[in-house]
Amino acid sequence: DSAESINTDIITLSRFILESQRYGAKNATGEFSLLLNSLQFAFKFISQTIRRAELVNLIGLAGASNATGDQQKKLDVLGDEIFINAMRASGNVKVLVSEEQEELLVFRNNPATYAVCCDPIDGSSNLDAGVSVGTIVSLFKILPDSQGSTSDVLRCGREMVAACYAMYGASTHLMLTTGSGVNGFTLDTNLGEFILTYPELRMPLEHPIYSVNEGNSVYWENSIQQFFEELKAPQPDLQNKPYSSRYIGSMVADVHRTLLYGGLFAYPCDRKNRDGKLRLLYEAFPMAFLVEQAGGKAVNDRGERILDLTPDHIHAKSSIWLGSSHDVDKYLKHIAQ
Ligand code: AHM
Ligand code: MG
Repeated sequence: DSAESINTDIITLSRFILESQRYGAKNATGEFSLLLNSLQFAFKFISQTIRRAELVNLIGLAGASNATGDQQKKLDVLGDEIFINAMRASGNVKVLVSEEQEELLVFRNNPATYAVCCDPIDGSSNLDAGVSVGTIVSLFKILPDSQGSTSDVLRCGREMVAACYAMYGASTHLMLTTGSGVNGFTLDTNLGEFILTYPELRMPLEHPIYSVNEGNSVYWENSIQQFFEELKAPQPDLQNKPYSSRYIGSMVADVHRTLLYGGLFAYPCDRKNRDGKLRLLYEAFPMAFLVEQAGGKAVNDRGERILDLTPDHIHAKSSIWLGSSHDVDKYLKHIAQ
């Protein structure tokens, strides 16, 4: 009966963090647990704000414009403020890089050892159509004796200690790695808790989907054009079927699908975006870390591993190819020819 079918022993994110700490998982210090608590608060707050915004804009719920006629703040700005305030208040963050802030923020009063890099609302061009967007985050430990500076984050991707994203879709998901696999959570809005729904997620080894903004193909190098033409041809290793195309234009949503279903996601360099479009610190690095930890691969146009790269400034960009190992290998074989 229904009473019996209710799981009464669910694993919330808070419980998951406490238990990993107790069993001595890497990076699972008390400070890290507190920081994750602040992160999940920011994700819940942004999630609520996005869900309410549509009503505020469409039917003018309280707050659409205030007495002095001020415009509603744009969601990107709100998301950024929510994130910055949550990180500052956590007390565990010394350095913060946000896509929305040109300069790095240093919280001098926090006796903290973490640097956080984030894109507070990634994919925001999709917001007004109600398409999934998300928050992407990477975490570093600041350098010993650092008072907080860019050298704390201009580091090789391998030095990241954790990465996660929240996706605000039909439900809100949180995918997290601390370097020992990926665990995924779903927000139960009644409990206000993230519930472990994808324990030790492994991504499929291959799946015939490619995800790229093909409208840019006129700006691509010939070799990249040719590669995607090849994916549209019958594949000898796929019962002679071609790849399917799926592109949402919201990195979190495209990567989330790739983690769950497999396939290949790419944003190559082109003649408009010479270094690619996506940013290393808070887009390419965290997604590469998650994908690798789920058994996939992530490289740049030249086939170099994303996590081996080092940004030369906080908003540095990179080309990226990530996804199932077999599908990324196809690209690697193509450029090796
Ligand atoms: P944003 O950080 O300004 O939202 O831009 C990043 C987004 C990614 O979510 C997505 O993968 C990409 O830009 C889509 O770009 P395009 O519209 O050029 O295909
Ligand atoms: Mg972005």
